[in-house]
Amino acid sequence: MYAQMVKSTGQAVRDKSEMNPQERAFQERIDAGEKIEPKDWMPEAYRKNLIRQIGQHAHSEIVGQLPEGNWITRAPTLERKAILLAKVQDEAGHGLYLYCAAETLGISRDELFEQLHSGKMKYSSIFNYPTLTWADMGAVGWLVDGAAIMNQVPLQRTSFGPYSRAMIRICKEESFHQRQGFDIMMKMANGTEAQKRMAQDALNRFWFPALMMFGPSDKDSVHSAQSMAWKIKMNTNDELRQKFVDQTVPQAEYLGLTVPDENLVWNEEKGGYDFSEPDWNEFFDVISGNGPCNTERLETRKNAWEDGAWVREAMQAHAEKRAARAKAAA
Ligand code: FAQ
Repeated sequence: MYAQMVKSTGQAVRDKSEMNPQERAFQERIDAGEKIEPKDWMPEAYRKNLIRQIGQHAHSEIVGQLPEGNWITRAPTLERKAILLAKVQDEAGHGLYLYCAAETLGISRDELFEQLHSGKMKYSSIFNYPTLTWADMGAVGWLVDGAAIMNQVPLQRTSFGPYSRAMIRICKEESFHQRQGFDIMMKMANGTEAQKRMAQDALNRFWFPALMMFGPSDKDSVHSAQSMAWKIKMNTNDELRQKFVDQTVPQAEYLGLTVPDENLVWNEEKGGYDFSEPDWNEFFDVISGNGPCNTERLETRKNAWEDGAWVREAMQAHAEKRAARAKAAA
């Protein structure tokens, strides 16, 4: 099994014979499909890698509210507004489940936020692109939530119990998000000429950034091999990207829209599409903080954190008062 991972990702994973007995027993539990719980012994690198991935995932959910939040006040009907509002609130909830899962690994929420605000911890590249028209709300739901689900469904079987359980709840809601996005695209693609153009333009701008959500190509993925051996990750980046393309191209055809890739062609032999690689220079630029909206997104998050300071202080004072009262009464 490990030899296979080395082949697909180009990275080596330590063989069991090189592990000490505690590490070997841990790996055997993972291989047997057992869940690791917060109080169980775990290698320090497993804990750190999980904090990195779950933390980034949580930050993505929270920062991911911003591009859609931008359209709540401009939704075309009351019904669309209520749906979008509910979706954005769901994303906040997903962030909270994930922060809770990360906290069980011994990092506080304040530390996680501090690492987001300082740029030490990443969030998904996709949220550094602007949402320019109402059709972008369709494209985000259809493509961004669609890509998120493709990645998250396998993560329901991830080895760390709290992460796996959070993913089960999240996936239920994500499928509603994807369908509401597709529904917006259906309306636009079957609407007036101007609406069709908006739908096509949204697909043109979001297609490659959506493909980038799965991470760099396998040969450049730093974490895949070890993360897969530990079942922190269940598939390689390229495997999931391929599945996403295979699932989404027929949906674009159904909408009567054109995927903006002239190299897109069905490959009978592999039973999937051949398609162009995203522009990896653009991807690395965006995750280094130089995307179109990185500065704006981080500023918004930092301001929200500072504006909320009085709430955290008031809750802390209230908790201290209650604890003091309980102690006096005891
Ligand atoms: N953006 O070695 P790998 C959502 C970084 S949720 C930014 O392949 P890994 C819901 C990576 O961190 C979307 N950075 O990394 C929603 C690493 O840098 P580091 C989020 C990226 O971890 C919808 C470096 O590149 N989902 O959308 C990205 O094995 C609508 C090397 O990469 C998750 O987080 C990227 N796209 O694989 C919300 C799912 N890709 O940390 C609102 C869980 C890679 O060493 C509205 N995460 N990097 O500094 C995962 O499955 C994995 O972490 C991957 C990356 C697949 C994202």
